[in-house]
Amino acid sequence: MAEKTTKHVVCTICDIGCQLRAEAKGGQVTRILPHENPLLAGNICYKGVAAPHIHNHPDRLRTPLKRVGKRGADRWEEISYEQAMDEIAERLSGVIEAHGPEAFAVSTSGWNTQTTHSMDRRFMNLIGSPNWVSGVSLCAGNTAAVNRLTYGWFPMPDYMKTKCIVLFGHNPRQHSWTPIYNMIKLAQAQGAKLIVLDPRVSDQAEVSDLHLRLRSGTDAAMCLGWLKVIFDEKLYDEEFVRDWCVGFEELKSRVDEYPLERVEEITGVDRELIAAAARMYASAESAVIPWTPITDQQISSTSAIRLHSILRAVTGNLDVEGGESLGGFSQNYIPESELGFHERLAPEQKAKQMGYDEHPVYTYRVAEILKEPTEKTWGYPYADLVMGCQMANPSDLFRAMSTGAPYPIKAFFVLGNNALLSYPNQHQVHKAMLAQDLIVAHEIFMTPTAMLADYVMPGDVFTERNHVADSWSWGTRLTLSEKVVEPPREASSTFQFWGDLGRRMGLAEHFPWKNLDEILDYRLSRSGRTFSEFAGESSMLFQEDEHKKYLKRGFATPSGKVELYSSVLDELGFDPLPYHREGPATSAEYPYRVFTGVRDDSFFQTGQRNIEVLRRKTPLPELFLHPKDADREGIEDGDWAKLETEFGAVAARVSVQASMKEGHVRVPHGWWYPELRGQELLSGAFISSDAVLCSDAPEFLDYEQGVPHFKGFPGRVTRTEPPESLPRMAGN
Ligand SMILES: Nc1nc2c(c(=O)[nH]1)N[C@H]1C(S)=C(S)[C@@H](COP(=O)(O)OP(=O)(O)OC[C@H]3O[C@@H](n4cnc5c(=O)[nH]c(N)nc54)[C@H](O)[C@@H]3O)O[C@H]1N2
Ligand SMILES: Nc1nc2c(c(=O)[nH]1)N[C@H]1C(S)=C(S)[C@@H](COP(=O)(O)OP(=O)(O)OC[C@H]3O[C@@H](n4cnc5c(=O)[nH]c(N)nc54)[C@H](O)[C@@H]3O)O[C@H]1N2
Ligand code: SF4
Ligand SMILES: [Mo]
Repeated sequence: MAEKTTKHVVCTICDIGCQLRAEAKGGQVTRILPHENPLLAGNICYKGVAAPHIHNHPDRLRTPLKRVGKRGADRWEEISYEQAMDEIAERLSGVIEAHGPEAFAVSTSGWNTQTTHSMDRRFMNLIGSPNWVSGVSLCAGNTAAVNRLTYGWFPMPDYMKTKCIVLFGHNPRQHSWTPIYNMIKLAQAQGAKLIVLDPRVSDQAEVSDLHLRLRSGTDAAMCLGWLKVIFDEKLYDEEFVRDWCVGFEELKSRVDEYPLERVEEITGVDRELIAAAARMYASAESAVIPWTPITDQQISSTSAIRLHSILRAVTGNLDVEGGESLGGFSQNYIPESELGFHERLAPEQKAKQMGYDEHPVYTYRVAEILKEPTEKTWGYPYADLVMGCQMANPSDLFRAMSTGAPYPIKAFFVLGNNALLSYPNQHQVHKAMLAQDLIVAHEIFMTPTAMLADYVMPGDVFTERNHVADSWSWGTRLTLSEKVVEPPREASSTFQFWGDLGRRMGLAEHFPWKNLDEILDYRLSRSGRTFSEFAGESSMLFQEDEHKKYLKRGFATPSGKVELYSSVLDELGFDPLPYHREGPATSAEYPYRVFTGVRDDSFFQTGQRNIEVLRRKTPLPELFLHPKDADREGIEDGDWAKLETEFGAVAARVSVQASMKEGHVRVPHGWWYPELRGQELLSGAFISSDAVLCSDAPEFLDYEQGVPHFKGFPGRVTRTEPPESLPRMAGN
């Protein structure tokens, strides 16, 4: 009988990284168990439990595949890893020779693949390409970049000690970001107040002390209203503002342009309730506004994120107990900021980065401005916070890929990211991919994006590799993930991919680590431990947090202070003060405000639709409609409906919910149908995907970062028949 082994792992099915245990027998993962530490044991959801179904799935990619049919035809031959890497290196060199290194672009989010260790950025910086795009431009990465404008870092909320939590939409649940859900529950049990701003009665809204049902896309106006109350009633930390903030008077005059009558009109929330919430937040002994994707993805994104930063600062909640901690780099783990080699990319190549001129906030343009203060305060010139502070703009990139302007992009590598469905304007992304000379995908399953590739490289998963998770420099805690089984056949890590490519392209001296264990020992060297010592000692490594570090070091901004008035935005020619901008208006033709999101419990983003135990829980995509809107449109619960914008149409089943806000429609993210492989274009990637509806036209983009408006764009909904090609699934 085969021996059972159990090891500590960090789940990478979603991006929150629960610490779990994996049990294996006979070379296969058999079970996922909660961590034995009682403080961590509640951090597990049913996607984590389902990991053996994912990792042992018969459809896992196991060998490299080379395209034999037309691009997208999904016809392949199996080739060896060596042959695939040789051919990829040769063809990439050809593209670079013909069009320059900037013609090479990469898309990855790194959430699931984890183990890239910034070797992608190192490779690109050495060959000369700035065109790295990511899902983190819509999620936390861009928030990190915008936070830096105000106080030079991206803070982490101190949930365990706080007295007040404010959730702008953000809705962690038992099966969505379980550890955050558990921490919010614990904080409430310890007496913390909860304020939720959400158009719907979300799960968090149900247990909140105050719920503000704002209109989708009006978060910036809401924050301006809060500041109006806080300034008028002198609820701010006058000493901190005097000593550590610049631009208070200018900000105050801007805030005066938003009296509560105006904010009530924009947000649709009663002014008394707005004032009550602002008072509750500002007068709490300590308070946090945790990061939220809702403000990452709307037309006033830069202002809304800045306003969260400003609220934290003026209420005295920065770098204090129960507030928001500015952690700095880990002392125990060499950060990606050192590994990525951003200093080696020539200034003229940085200036070619897509988005550099028009939407510069998360590009190299701002990274260069913040280089000196960042080095002075935090010890490195480039801050790779959640990977997001020196990215190219995806919409500009995909446009260039399909049109050749302003210059050609001809090679596209996509790793652990279902790019076709993960950015705005899916038709544009599709066109862009069809126009490439070389596409390489690194995947664990054949996704619609991988179907468009020339080579598909098989990826390993978290039970098949050693790893130390560091939350991408957002926090300083290190957690342990040990390999329990070997990856199938030729599956391997993205770390291996970049090293093997670099060595084939004359960069061997910069890729000295032959495998993951070597890079892990290198990154841990400053802790005085090797990976196996760390694994033998504990499953977590903490770094003591010191508060009010700014007293010694200042803030990593050009002025060294909290910039309420942003000198960087000013220098770039943008409004240096936050403002509300209204998204494209609804009309008689498109009368509803559509938002994407409310994550499906059963899946992470575009993944797992092929995992039966999970799919059974959520068999079909659902549009949420308010009962009155459903009546008006003659649609009943369980009917199928077509949702249309000016840019495209999708279909999904309707769930009529009294918790929805009238006039709003929810469209889920990331739906495609693995079961339609071979029957529908790219496994039904155009049937229900939100990315078909979301536009990347200028009037839908935030000015400063160029992020799309996913929260409240105009659409219309009509009853329709279920798509013929869908097998009759439960309820269809
Ligand atoms: N239209 C639209 N776009 C969005 C969003 C939206 O709501 N609407 N949401 C945004 C948000 S919040 C985020 S976080 C990003 C998420 O973007 P990503 O994190 O890139 O998520 P996915 O695009 O689903 O791609 C993940 C892919 O990784 C593969 N994978 C999983 N594990 C591994 C592994 O170990 N190795 C390899 N090689 N591959 C693996 C999965 O099969 C899946 O296809 O998307 C953003 N994009
Ligand atoms: N099971 C599961 N869990 C996940 C994920 C997953 O795919 N599946 N993805 C993970 C990732 S990457 C992310 S980013 C998070 C996202 O998860 P959350 O942060 O919870 O965000 P969403 O689920 O998109 O939407 C949350 C709420 O925002 C509200 N909302 C819509 N428009 C607006 C608006 O304009 N303003 C405000 N204030 N609220 C609005 C919606 O009504 C909804 O209740 O979930 C993570 N957790
Ligand atoms: S919440 Fe679930 S999917 Fe996400 S890391 Fe934890 S167990 Fe894995
Ligand atoms: Mo996300």
